[in-house]
Amino acid sequence: MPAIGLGATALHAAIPHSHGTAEAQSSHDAHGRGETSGHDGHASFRGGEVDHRANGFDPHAILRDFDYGKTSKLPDGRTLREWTLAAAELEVELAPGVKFAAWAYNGRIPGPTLRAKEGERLRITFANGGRHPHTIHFHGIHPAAMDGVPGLGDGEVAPGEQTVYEFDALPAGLHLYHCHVRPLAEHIAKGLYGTFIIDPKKPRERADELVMVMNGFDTNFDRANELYAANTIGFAYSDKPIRVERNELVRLYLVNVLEYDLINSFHLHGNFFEYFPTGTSKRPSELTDTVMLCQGQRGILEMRFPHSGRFMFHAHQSEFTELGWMGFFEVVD
Ligand SMILES: [Cu+2]
Repeated sequence: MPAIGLGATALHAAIPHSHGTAEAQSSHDAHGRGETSGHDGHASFRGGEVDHRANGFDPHAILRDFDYGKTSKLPDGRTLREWTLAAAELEVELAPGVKFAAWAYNGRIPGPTLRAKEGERLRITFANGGRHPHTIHFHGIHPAAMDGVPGLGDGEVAPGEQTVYEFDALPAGLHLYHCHVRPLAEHIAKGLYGTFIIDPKKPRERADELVMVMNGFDTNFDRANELYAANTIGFAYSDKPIRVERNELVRLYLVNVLEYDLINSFHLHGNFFEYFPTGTSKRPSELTDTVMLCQGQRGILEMRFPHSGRFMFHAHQSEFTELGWMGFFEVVD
């Protein structure tokens, strides 16, 4: 379908404002997982704090924020699930005092975690509010015209224009979406990516579910990363650990979108997890404490903590750890 012209007012209206930090934070608190003070001698950026409110998103809110979109019934009885994603330029404070000219979907990095059920019909309206052409390329099974790459379907979406991607939610698993315009590494590394979960028809066991998108930032344009994190802000889960309950099933949706480094990894202290590559099977491939991911690879981790206390997680590449990619689970009774 043709790209449709879009005025500034329409574009503003197309950007959802309902996932603000305050709302997400209050639902976070409603789970009884309030703040835990950190700063007890572990590695951190030296002094100062990132202003999450000024950034417009909080990595603690992103952890448990799932966007189910808006649903309706199609004539054939299937569920149609719809979202609007808008690309825009955004200044993000990545570490105390370190500002980065980012590009983001819906004002946050990673973009919203879209969540659907296997077999539903999905419709995503994409509005480009940036100054460069962008797309959304979804992983999954879909027609070529819906692939969100230049030269296919609507191809590149020009600034101020919009398009619609529509396809079936297949296969069940953990996927991702990202811009696919060249230079690709830059369009991705600027922040245009997010996670996309397709729940199986027979749901997974109830769990405390978390999303971590492992990423990094090239703050001096040398095509190498100066900062590493899960969900953008380095040491966010170290300064304030993630509270989980002892013996409760924790399910972590782990995605690697890191540019400029060949691999990334996740290592957990004091515990092991079952690993489900791409989340496409309910049978774990491994019981382990470390998983290594190439860019675009992702998997589901399931664990229960038998001991209360503070347990570290981090990339097992020490360089990444020391530059931000580490945090703690605070296991409580
Ligand atoms: Cu782009």
